[in-house]
Amino acid sequence: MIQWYPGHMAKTKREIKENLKLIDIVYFVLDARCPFSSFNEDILAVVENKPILYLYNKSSLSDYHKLVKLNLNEPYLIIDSLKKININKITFKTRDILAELLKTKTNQGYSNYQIKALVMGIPNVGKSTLINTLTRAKKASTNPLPGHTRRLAWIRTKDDILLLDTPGVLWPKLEEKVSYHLALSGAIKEEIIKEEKLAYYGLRFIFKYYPHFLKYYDIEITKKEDFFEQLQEKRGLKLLSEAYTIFLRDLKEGKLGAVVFDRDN
Ligand SMILES: Nc1nc2c(ncn2[C@@H]2O[C@H](COP(=O)(O)OP(=O)(O)OP(=O)(O)O)[C@@H](O)[C@H]2O)c(=O)[nH]1
Ligand SMILES: [Mg+2]
Repeated sequence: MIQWYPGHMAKTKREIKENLKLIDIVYFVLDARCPFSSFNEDILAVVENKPILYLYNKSSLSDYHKLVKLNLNEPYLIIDSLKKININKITFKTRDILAELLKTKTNQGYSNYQIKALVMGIPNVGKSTLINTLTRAKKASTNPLPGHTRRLAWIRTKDDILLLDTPGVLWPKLEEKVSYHLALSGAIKEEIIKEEKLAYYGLRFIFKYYPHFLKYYDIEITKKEDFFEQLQEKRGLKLLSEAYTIFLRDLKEGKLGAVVFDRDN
């Protein structure tokens, strides 16, 4: 079990709760490589009974065939905010989910009711990138490091949906496997788990589920245990730790291939 709780996450939860009365729908952004690890039921308490649309983001990095076989939270869309995959389905799906509310609003005379959506999820899943893609402008600040967005911000889209960007929220206790999967996909800072441990976990995982990925390195692998030494030699690296860093970076950036870390559970 990993204990981790930056103070600003408690603040975010509190601020989300304060804004909740304005919200019509929650866009729960998840990582399509770890659809379960990037989700936690406790977080549902924060958004009470608001309708939720689950957005499995970064699908270009995810093993699609594996992903769609998993028991995903409904209703959902599989999207990629950078590659702009399925982004235009979000508005349609939102109007679908909120059909009842929109009908009521129309009957009350609000013909152009502005839907207000809260965008939430764990750090680094692409909440701000999604907002920028939806608004077709760089209105929300993004960064490859988790914990980038620090405060709530309202942002208007072209489709007349008002979005509330929020900082990433993570639960205080993480199961070991969950923490590995989140670290491998970049949601938690690697410093939290020792790089060597994470690299070996990642290597064992790849050997088991995606052994063909290792062809990328063009190394004749004799023994799994020797992979990092072989990579070090092949690349002429001074330190073995540089081989860990390279492997973890390539895996995270999808250079080795599209992957789903979470298996059936
Ligand atoms: N391949 C891929 N990368 C993405 C996608 N969405 C975001 N990213 C990348 O993931 C990193 C984090 O994106 P952000 O949009 O800043 O993530 P965030 O959820 O707002 O992160 P915090 O504000 O730190 O909670 C950036 O390097 C993005 O370019 C996606 O759909 N596909
Ligand atoms: Mg952000």
